[in-house]
Amino acid sequence: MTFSISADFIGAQNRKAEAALAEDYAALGRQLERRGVDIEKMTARAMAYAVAVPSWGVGTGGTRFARFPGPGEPRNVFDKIDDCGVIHQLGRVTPTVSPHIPWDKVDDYSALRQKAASHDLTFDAVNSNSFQDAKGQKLSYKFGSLTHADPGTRAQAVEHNLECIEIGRKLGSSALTVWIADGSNFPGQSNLNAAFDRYMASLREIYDALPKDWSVFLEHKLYEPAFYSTVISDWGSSFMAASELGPKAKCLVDLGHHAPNTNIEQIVARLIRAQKLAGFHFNDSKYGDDDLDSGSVDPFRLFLVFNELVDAELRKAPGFNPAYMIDQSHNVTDPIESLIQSANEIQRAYVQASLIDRAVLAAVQAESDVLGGHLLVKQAFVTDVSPVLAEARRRKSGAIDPIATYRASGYRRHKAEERPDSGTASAGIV
Ligand code: PSV
Ligand code: MN
Repeated sequence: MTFSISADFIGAQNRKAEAALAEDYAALGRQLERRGVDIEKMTARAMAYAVAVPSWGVGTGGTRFARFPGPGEPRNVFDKIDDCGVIHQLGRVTPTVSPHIPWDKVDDYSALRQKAASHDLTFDAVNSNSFQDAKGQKLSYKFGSLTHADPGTRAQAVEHNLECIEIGRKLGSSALTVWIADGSNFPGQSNLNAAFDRYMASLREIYDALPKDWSVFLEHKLYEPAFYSTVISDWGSSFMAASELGPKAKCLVDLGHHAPNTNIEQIVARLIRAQKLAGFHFNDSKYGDDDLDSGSVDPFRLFLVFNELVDAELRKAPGFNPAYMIDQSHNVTDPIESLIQSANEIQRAYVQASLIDRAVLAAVQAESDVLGGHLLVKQAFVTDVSPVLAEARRRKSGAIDPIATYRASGYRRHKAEERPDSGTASAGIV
């Protein structure tokens, strides 16, 4: 028997925090009522919100300099699912897992699906990986994959994506996320448009193989590991590709994949308008693709992205149905704690953005009341909705204080004993 956190333990922890939460919830309820906001509606929205955790996020990440593995790391995808189960059990906002192939390859996908179901988890978009060479792979991706100059290497990368679709079908997923590292490191290394043409030809084959109810999410990234030019470097290239491919192709926005200071919320707004917003890889950053915890550095930016998302949701923007996923690398924290906290921050931004009275905002904008509009948005951002998030967790049998409950449970200590370091656990991200 492996250790798991019992419902009784969570209940006992919650009892210690219930009275304070009831007080804070009532006080916030009165404050919101004065502003014409019904706290119960906010709690219902918090309870309905969900974001996927990345299977690779529960292993300790690393940089190109080093990786410092933590105790009790998951040794395989089944262990990873156990950790994802704890994140959802305590936080109650992450009912899905986004897998990464080949990192999560197994012999028996129905066993994996059952394992997930035992934690009330299902699978979100499957990520393909043609940015590394898999063990035993015939042709190398050193100089590219879906856009490689060699047709054999391109065919191999296409085949890998088709296999990911097949695996995703077995897992009950309905989307494939494609991020390629392809590009060039030297001017003259590659013909910029020929590379894009090859991308389109490869993606066409993948697109044509999508099952009826599936989508393909195209993920752009400015740079790294291709430092001179990346084939799908920005939302313009991604949008061009998705438009040419057809309605099942959409653009995935990873928050870390833009130049510093880029107005990401405006990119999100444009993609919503074009009905091409696939969804998100949430994370935070200071300099580049830092893969820091969501909301840890710039929570205002996260909030402004949600300001656009809630606006689209409430006005029922056509074709609006984004997939919310986290993509982070936890190098110096316990990944379970980071993912609980990140999901909480994402849910916080969603609830904060929901506080804004959209009709009032539209009215002040129509009057060109500049500061009036800004104050409405800012007032929502500075409102501490923590009691709403805690109450949403409590009502869904989660933990009022999930990180304190996780620490008190001794889960990591138990896993350190159950999962002795075999020297084989890999982070996924390096
Ligand atoms: C690339 O930087 C990325 O954002 C892609 O989503 C990958 O699948 C993921 O990180 C993990 O390396
Ligand atoms: Mn990503």
